[in-house]
Amino acid sequence: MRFGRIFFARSFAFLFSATVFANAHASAGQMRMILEHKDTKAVGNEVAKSGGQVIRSMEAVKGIVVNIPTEALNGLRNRFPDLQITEDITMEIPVRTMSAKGRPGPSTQPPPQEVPWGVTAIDARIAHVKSRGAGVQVCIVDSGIDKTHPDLQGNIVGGRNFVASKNRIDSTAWNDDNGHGSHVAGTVAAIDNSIGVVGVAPAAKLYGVKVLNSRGSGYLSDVADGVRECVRAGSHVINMSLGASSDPTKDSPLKTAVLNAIGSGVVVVVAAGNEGQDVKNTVPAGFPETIAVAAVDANMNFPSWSNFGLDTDDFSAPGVSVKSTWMSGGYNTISGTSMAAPHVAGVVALKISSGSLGLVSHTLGRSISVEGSGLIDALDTVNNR
Ligand SMILES: [Ca+2]
Repeated sequence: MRFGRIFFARSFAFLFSATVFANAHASAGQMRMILEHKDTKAVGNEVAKSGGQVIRSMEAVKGIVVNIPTEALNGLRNRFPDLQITEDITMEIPVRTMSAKGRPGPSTQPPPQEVPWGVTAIDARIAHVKSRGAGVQVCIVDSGIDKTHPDLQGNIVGGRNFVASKNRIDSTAWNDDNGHGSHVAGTVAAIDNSIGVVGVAPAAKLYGVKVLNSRGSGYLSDVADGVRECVRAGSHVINMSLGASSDPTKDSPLKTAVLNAIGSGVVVVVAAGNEGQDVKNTVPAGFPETIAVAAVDANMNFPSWSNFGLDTDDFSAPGVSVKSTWMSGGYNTISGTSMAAPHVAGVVALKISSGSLGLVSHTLGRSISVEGSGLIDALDTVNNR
């Protein structure tokens, strides 16, 4: 069994209460776990006998999500020696992302279109002559996407919700009730029209998988199945601007889902995290197979909160004071590696759409640990033939 730890200690209180509210049947002394086994029915029966409850079946792995009395775990291990037990830890939007600015209300009069500084800084605007991301689907695993946003709607092809409300999961309820997911989606593929902003790949398609609730937190089980859902829906690229403190070298349903996605040819781009710590203490950024993205400001400086421990297959991208779309038809300017990741996801879409040989970046003169392979460059990427 693994014990995950969420990013910020000060978030503990509300996260524990969120867990209780989301599972009305859970009582004191119970833990939310993912149990992987070839005979999930037999395991589920044993869980029920021990006073626990089966919450749902997993899709990314053969397994079930359960609430189970802590003291029943040993008996379960003895009964099923090959049982894989993973604590269903909470994953969340890196906290700094949400504290950058207050949430604006609905926008009745959309502002005239401007090109966000980050789109210009990575040479995406001039790359649009050669590629706009047409034919590529980017899956946003986040708080959902604002379904009717005038700067996004034409690029949205669908979505799915995994977040339970009153112990029920309405798969169609993937509209964004936080704002974060719509912000990420807009940086990837806000439409090139007369209003708002323009994305890195304004002709790419968006698929919105909602795994985070209105407060920006969700379960590892839902994120894992969300990744699986992106693959099922035919996405070429997955963006995950979320994370949790956990050992990335250990097996988990999330790791299985990410490795299966990559094995299917899907590119997985993730936020490095905003804790000012080594990504090797986090998932999914600490998985070597994902592309982790650090944040830079408009002067190409790295904020102290952008995580380090990157490799040469990781990158840097704009992540400070980034303007993009928001829920309820609005716009917002916020900061975080959450904002950096979708710049790279957008360039991956341009790369796939243009048939380029690979991603191109430029060093900012920092160590690989801090900048990965440096600032992603859209123009040089689409010209890489
Ligand atoms: Ca626009």
